[in-house]
Amino acid sequence: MTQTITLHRPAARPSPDATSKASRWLVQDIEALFHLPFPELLFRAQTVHREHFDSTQVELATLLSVKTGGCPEDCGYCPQSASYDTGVKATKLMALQDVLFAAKQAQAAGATRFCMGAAWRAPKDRDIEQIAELVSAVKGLGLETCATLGMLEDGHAQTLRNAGLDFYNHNLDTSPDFYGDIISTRDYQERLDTLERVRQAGVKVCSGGIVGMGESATQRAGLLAELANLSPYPESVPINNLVRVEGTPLANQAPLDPFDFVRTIAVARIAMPKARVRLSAGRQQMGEAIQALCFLAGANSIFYGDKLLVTGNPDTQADVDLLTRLGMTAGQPHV
Ligand code: SAM
Ligand code: DTB
Ligand code: SF4
Repeated sequence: MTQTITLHRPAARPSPDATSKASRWLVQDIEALFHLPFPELLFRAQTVHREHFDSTQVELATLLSVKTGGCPEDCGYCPQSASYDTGVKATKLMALQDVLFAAKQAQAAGATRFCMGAAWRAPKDRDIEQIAELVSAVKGLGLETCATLGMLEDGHAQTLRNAGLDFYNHNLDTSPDFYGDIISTRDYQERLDTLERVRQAGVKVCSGGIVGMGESATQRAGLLAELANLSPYPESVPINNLVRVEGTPLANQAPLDPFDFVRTIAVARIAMPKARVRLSAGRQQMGEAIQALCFLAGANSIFYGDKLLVTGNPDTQADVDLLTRLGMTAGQPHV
């Protein structure tokens, strides 16, 4: 049986360089990709991946929570929100030498990118000054730098850029119409505003989302359409599979079908061909075969290190072994 799927979008595939309204992705077109037969979807994703990248190369990005817990936001998935009893203790901002120590360890283990996360709603001016010092020290080691600190005000992104920040991570998390079910303390537009400030300051955008939160397939497509229609789309796109943490409202959420997670990676690759698509949270729960399928679907980056921010991640040795068994190498994929 042959299946014909019509995509209601302009003939030219939208790309970071083609940012006119005419090239916007429609949610229904993204959704049509999700409904392709699995082998066809993966074939298309691989084709796009190979047009732009060495498909055997995977970026290793290490995360460090430089300020943990006690967050005033109520993101329903997050173990660091003060609204939920998850057993995560709130800490102060880490000292420079401790951050540098962790960054050197990550670099020695093979990471090329170091991302510092803080459980803030929005950093204050003083916080930005301190983070700028961390960024500049980590950059000095020769690592690519990334920070995720919450909403930024005017001038913050510029200060971070001057300190050597390469990427700022701020996720859209889900589709606009599901967002209100997950977070009430910050709206979608505020997220878009922060991304715009990052872009304007000349810092590269890292933005993605979480799947497996109970969203519909259309809402999953809605997230990817929002990301792909950013103009230009993010250079880096983390796709997180919800880590269900005891105490959070989503602790008992039914897990997503793993093939739907792989499909999400594949569609992200097709809709954002030149992005680094990161197979992010949830790898520890996923198993190696599904991770391998994610690489086949176009993922070319992972979080590397025994911990994400507060939850677990595969051991570094397990990741090195997996890449070796797959004949893949760590590297900095570029277009
Ligand atoms: N506080 C900042 C913010 O929200 O932008 C930065 C840190 S926050 C933990 C970064 C991202 O981690 C969130 O936007 C979300 O996508 C992801 N995340 C948090 N908890 C998660 C979980 N339990 N499972 C999967 N992803 C999660
Ligand atoms: C992203 O998209 N995922 C990372 C990073 N950006 C900051 C965070 C994942 C957090 C998973 C749950 C935790 O350990 O807190
Ligand atoms: Fe706070 Fe970020 Fe967690 Fe939301 S995701 S509760 S903003 S640390």
